[in-house]
Amino acid sequence: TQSPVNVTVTGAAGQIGYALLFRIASGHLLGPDTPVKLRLLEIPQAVKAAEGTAMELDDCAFPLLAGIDIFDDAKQAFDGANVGLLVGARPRTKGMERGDLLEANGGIFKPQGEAINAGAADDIKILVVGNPANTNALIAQAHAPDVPAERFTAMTRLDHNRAISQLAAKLGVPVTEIKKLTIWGNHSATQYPDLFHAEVGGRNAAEAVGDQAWLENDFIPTVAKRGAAIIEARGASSAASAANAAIDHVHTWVNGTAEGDWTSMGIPSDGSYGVPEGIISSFPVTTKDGAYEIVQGLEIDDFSRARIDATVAELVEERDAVKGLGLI
Ligand code: NAX
Repeated sequence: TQSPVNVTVTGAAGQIGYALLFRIASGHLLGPDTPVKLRLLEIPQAVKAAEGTAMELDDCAFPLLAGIDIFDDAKQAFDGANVGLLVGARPRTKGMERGDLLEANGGIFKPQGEAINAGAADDIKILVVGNPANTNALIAQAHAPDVPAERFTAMTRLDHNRAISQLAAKLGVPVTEIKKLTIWGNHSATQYPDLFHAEVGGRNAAEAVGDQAWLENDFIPTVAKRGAAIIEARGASSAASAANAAIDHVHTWVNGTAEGDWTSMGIPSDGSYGVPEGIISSFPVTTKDGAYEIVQGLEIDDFSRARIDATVAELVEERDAVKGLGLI
């Protein structure tokens, strides 16, 4: 067997953390042959709750769980980290302006970026889940100049999975029939779930749907506003599905996409598809041997262009705002 992989999870005592840690420990993140050591980061007031979760993890006697350490200091939590799941963030509360939200998150993701730079392992892979995920990832990345920028990613896999599920339901096919779905842009209401390059049982998905009105007025808003619909129904935001998407994101990054398929990841743009270089935007990507590549050469029609441009414009605004605040 391999030596254990260090997985640092921030916001470990939160609701996503509670749904996430047990799946990491049971082998779903890195596979059935890879032991893991959990390094949990919380704010001091939540350390006790994290300790409670750690007690439950112990009580599962997971064969792959090689240890749990709990920290309230980012430098210690990221020391030796191979994988970092950045879940803890400052949510937007009533009456909060965007500038305040970005500033509060800068206070979290700047020191975490510095801690990653200082002590993470050379092969560190970072997934930011905490919102605003794309821009939080950008802040952390800006403060880790010694880590290759492409190791900082943001989660749009939940949006991706939601889109697959909606499309499969519409067409009455199993989710396994859906390939090459893409989420473009920001993990926000402006995101663009793209069916024009997706396939259903080998056929173009937009053609299989054959209903532009459904695509525009039903599918896109349902996927983009699913988070709000979950809050409305459950009285709490998505947790198990978000944790599942985080598992999927890292698992795919490490283990590769299937032949003839791709996934969606928020990654630093290299300028592909006219997305300004450096912003962290979701793209169609293939993964292999722990690295990812943007799928090139897709034809973007006017409908898709306008939607990609709108979500990318929001990311540019967020980047300019955090720049203005001196956070990057
Ligand atoms: P919770 O409020 O349940 O948990 C957040 C936890 O983070 C708390 O325990 C808090 O003490 C901790 N925390 C705060 N600041 C911290 C810091 N500086 N270091 C370490 N821990 C810190 O939120 P939860 O429902 O778990 O959601 C976590 C984040 O995921 C939120 O920002 C949420 O908006 C975001 N989401 C992102 C999604 C995505 O698709 N990218 C979907 C689900 C979710 O909404």
